[in-house]
Order: sequence, then C-alpha cells, then structure tokens
Amino acid sequence: KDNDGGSRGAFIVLEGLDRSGKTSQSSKLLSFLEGLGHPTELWRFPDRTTSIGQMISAYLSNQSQLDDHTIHLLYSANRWEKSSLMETQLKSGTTLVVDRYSYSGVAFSSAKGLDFEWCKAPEIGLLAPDLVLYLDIPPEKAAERGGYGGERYEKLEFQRKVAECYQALRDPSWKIIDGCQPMEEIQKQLQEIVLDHVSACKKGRPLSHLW
Ligand code: NYM
Repeated sequence: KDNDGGSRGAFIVLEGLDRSGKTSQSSKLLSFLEGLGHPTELWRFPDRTTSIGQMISAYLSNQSQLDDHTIHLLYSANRWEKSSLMETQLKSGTTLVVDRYSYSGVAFSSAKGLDFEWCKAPEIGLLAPDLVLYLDIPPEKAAERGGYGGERYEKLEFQRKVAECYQALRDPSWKIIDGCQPMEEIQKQLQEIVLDHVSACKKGRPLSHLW
C-alpha cells in the first residue's frame, strides 16, 4: 500500500569487503531505527531463501560449479525477483537496511576479470538506494579478522581486486566510513548519516533507478 502523504521508507545499502563489519553494523542499525519507532526491515543479498538464492548458496559453498557469467546473472536475478516487494515495502513506509546490493555484484564479478560495463548491465532499472554506506577496511586488516570462512572469494589476493573494483564504482554520494574504528564509533557515525536520509525520504524524496 502507498502512503497517502508520500511518506516512504529509506533504502539504505551497506557495502564493503568480506569481514568489513557490514553484517554486525546492519543489525545494529535495524535495532536503532526500530527503537526510534521507524518501521524497518533488514535484508541481505544474496537472499539465499529463494530457489535462485539456493543455487547461489550451493555455488558459494563449492557444492556446485558455475561459469562466471552465469553466477553473475543469478546474483542479479536474485535482486530482480525481490524488486517489486522492495518497492512495495519502501512505498508503504518501511525503511530497508540492505546488506550488499548491485555494487557487490559488479565488484566481485569484475574482480574475476569480467567486463565492468557488462557486469553493470543486468542491474539497469533496479531501484537505486537512497544511501550507500561503504565500510572501508584494508584487505589485509579484513583477512586478520577471525579468519575467512571456507566460502568462495574469501582469499586476500581476490579481496584486493574486489577493493579496486569497488573503488571504480564509488561515486561522490557514497558515505565512506573507516571500518577500522571501534564498532561503537562506526555505529555512531552510521546512525547520524542514516537519520538524515530517513527524514529526507519521509519528506518525499523520489525513488530512482540504477545506475
Ligand atoms: N556476492 C554477493 C557477489 O559476488 N555478488 C553479489 O551480487 C552479491 C550480493 O557473495 N563474498 C558475494 C560476496 C560475498 C558472497 O555474501 C556472500 P555474504 O554477504 O557473505 O552472504
């Protein structure tokens, strides 16, 4: 349902390398916004609950092999299959805090050597976030953190390439947060930025599309 006053939720994306702290910070943001009475949901991509998501999950845990282009398109399809629900939620006034989005899609696939523009193409027309929060951490620091799991991509050499690809995607509207600071400090900074955007969206800032 649309809100009469055009008061919509904000679409907030957290991005960063593996082990940059996105997931912990996303759930803290959720409690923070809920605590202030803003209807909020925490989403993440890949969304492993759908059948496409299960194919992605099997690939990530090395239970299946897929051509690089194929998995790229599955990640994108996984966003497309959630896009109308996403729009409904935002328009009904729910703020979405989303752990990874199209930027992960392009950064990880172009880090494998796929063409940058080719990687961006299937994302054209998806809803654009109101805010991208990039948790900036050197790949070496991320690697020191509790060790990577056994999933694909979780290797220092590869994460260095991903960091470069994120760099190429960055635009001036991104908020870059130093991910090496104490968790509480990062959370404080995120809260401040996010509140600004939540109010702007409530005042009716229109939704836009990628890119
Ligand atoms: N990933 C995630 C991609 O390669 N492309 C995408 O479009 C998305 C959303 O999936 N290492 C990669 C980045 C991660 C991996 O994500 C699993 P997570 O946040 O660890 O569940």
